[in-house]
Amino acid sequence: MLRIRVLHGPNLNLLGSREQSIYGMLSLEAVDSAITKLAEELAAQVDLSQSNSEGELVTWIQEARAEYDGIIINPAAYTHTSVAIRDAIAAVGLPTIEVHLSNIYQREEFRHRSYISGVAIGQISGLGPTGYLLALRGLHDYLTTSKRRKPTSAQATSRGAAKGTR
Ligand code: CA2
Repeated sequence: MLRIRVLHGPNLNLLGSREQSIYGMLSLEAVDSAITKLAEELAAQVDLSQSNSEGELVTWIQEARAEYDGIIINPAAYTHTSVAIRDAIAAVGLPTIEVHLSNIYQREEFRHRSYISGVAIGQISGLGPTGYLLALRGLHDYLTTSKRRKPTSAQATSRGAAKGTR
């Protein structure tokens, strides 16, 4: 079963309560439910978390290396500022998709730059909560249609053993 880590950055806990014209009416809980439902259909495991803290997001990305096959992240405002989140994604080497609810390229100039896009396999921007669902489908496809998925520890062990016998 594919295991996907979904991370939401700062202020996304406020979804649905304010700035509905930009970010929509759905709460983060409702967005997470839709992601979980699709994951069930795809027979994937998703673990979802939100943090207002850059350090906590970095820690979760680092920890994902041992437990997950890929990451979906909306880094929110840290998209435009965080070398630390970029470095963490690059360091773990897990395929990562960057999601934005709003179209960051139609907004203020400072939102046009993403520190994350250069280390992500793709970016979805401007499609609202649907962006997370497309990211999940895209990551699932990326991980299953090729040998891009990292081996489980059991597979790695048996490969190592097979190598040793040659
Ligand atoms: O469009 C996106 O998803 C963003 O990542 C959202 C960030 C923003 O800084 C990025 O430029 C684009 C802001 C998230 C704040 O979310 C709120 C939700 C409801 C009310 C207030 C803020």
